[in-house]
Amino acid sequence: MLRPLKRRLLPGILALCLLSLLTGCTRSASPALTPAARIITVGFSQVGAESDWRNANTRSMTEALSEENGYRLILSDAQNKQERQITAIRNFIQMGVDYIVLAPTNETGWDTVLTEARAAGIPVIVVDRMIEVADDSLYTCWVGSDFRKEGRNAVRFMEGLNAQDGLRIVHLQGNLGSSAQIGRTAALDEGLAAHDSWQLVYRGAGDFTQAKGQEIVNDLLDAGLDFNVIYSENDNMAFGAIAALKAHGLVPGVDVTIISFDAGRRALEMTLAGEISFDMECNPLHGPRVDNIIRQLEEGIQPPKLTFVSETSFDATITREVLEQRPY
Ligand code: GYE
Repeated sequence: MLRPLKRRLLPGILALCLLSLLTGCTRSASPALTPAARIITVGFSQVGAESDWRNANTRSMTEALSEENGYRLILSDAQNKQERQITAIRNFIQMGVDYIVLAPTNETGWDTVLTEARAAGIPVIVVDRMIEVADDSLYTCWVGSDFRKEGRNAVRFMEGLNAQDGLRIVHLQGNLGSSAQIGRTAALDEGLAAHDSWQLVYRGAGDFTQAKGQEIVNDLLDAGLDFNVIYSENDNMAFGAIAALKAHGLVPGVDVTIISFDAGRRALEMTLAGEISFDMECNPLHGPRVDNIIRQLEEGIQPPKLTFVSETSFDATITREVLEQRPY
């Protein structure tokens, strides 16, 4: 059955090839006539470089929105200041970028500048933390983590701790007003409300940095505060806390139980070593997700308004093998 069909097709194909050779109408014969692929310009306003998570996120974005993938990426580091992000967005509008990607420092205060972006017809994709705006049509879509759910997982782990005289908790918060802080704090508050034996002995913002985490825990130990749990809203503050505990002759994981968020490799080494007792994953690899969203928009497909990334958690059961497989 196949042979006769082939025999009938072959002369036709040969004839077509000959025709194109004679007329010079093949693609390779006239590269100048090939339509140039559209280069997509993206302005990305990033929070800063406060943590390992943030650096992994920046890397993921620059790798995915690369020249080889058809992008021109303009990266702007806000050094944790919302005013700088607002200025960056205004610059992107002036430049006439195709898309604006915003990783917002905090939830509120975006209405005016995003109204300007909408007036300029530039779609805004929000990543990582969320924004709270009066009109949801001010942004195209959002992708990131469910921070309250992350916190609830940590609280569930804390419920399994058996401390005879209850939990005396030091709470290191991230940047106040950021979704990551709001969700993780709300979950701890639920836990505190549900357990009479849990006591909050200190709460303060360590701004997601190692230096601030270390400074706070250092000061608390110098002041003689008695606590047995640190709920640290990210790994870098936990690193600082661990350094402070060690400097005071305390053993992290034995004298004080450490709960953390992000679960980057460096932190998972500490989980494997027993210094961090529970680390909740927060996935920073948003680059390919944003690339995917832009490709959909380019094809006229409206991506889901909100996309939550699924995440896992790590405790003493972690193995080196699992750790080695982690991509960040
Ligand atoms: O947990 C922290 C970073 O918004 C999820 O910000 C992000 C948080 C992350 O500085 O390490």
